[in-house]
Amino acid sequence: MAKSRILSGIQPTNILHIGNYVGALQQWVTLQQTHDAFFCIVDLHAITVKQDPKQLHDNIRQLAAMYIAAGIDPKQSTIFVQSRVSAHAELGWVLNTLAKVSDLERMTQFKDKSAQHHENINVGLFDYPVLMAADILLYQPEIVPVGDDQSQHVELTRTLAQRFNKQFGDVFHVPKLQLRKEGARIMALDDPTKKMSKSAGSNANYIALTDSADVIRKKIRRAVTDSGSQVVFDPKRAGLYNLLTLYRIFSGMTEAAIEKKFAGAKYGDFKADLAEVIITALSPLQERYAALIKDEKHIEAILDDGAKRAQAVAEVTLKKVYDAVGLG
Ligand code: ATP
Ligand code: LTN
Repeated sequence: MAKSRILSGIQPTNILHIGNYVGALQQWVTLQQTHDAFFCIVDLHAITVKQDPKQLHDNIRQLAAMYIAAGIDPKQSTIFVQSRVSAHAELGWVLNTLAKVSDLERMTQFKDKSAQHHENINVGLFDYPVLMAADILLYQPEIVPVGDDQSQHVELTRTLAQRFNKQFGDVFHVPKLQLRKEGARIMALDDPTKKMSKSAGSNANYIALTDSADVIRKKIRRAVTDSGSQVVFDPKRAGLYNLLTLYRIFSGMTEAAIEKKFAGAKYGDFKADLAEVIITALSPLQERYAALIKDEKHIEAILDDGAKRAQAVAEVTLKKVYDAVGLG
């Protein structure tokens, strides 16, 4: 029987952080074993905020290397760059005619990004979720594994698929959102009321996947926590809870085992241990990344192959869409 499909993507902006790793990449690595997986580098989305062209070009290759370093197997899964498969922009246009301005006005990411980039609230930023819907629907995936912040966009994708199917006949499979149970929303180290974000103003917000051991120690030491003393899982103590969640995920230990281990310990002791757990967990990934990033040709070959594989699937859906609408 054919494996069911998954699709997800990350923007090639800045360097990835442990929130991206936990919320997205780790899920992908597990799911690729049981699914026909497509992982996109969404460069067309990246240009909805100002990018330096040279830097963007380098970021694309770095993100591809990071996908592989994190454990995505390019033989098993398709890794590709969005702008190299023109069907994304083409389907995006068709879906634009089904998306309501009022749908897009409700998107919290648009509201946040507009506040962050008030000097450049361009139409692409507003239209971002429609292109994301095109990314997804072209591949007819069963599930879309992402972090919690993308839930609203996946919901809009489902709405657009259903709207299209109702008007033009059954073309799209309506995909489901897939969040991990714990770690779907890792919070910022310097402000545990906000999600960890790679476009944050300060790098104290996140731990980048390429941070050195010393930087990781320093950032965890300075992470915002309350003035309590007991190291216990209490969602009301947001800063500590976030750090404990990271400990759980990176150590693989249970809540009970962690609380037992740190019974009577101070926050400082716990933080020092957490930093070592993260450093150990990231170190194989960092080694693989350092080797991969030097081999530009190898990455290019993977992306060329990925674009061909993605194109083959995407063009079948686009043709069905054009036929259904009466285009082409
Ligand atoms: P930006 O700050 O530039 O918007 P970002 O840090 O939110 O970037 P994205 O490229 O938007 O990163 O996200 C890539 C993937 O990582 C998405 O699946 C997203 O849901 C997930 N993700 C992002 N931040 C977190 C987080 N703090 N916790 C869990 N998952 C996250
Ligand atoms: N909006 C997503 C990135 C993204 C995406 C996708 C994720 C663009 N297209 C398709 C899943 C499926 C974000 O993380 N900011």
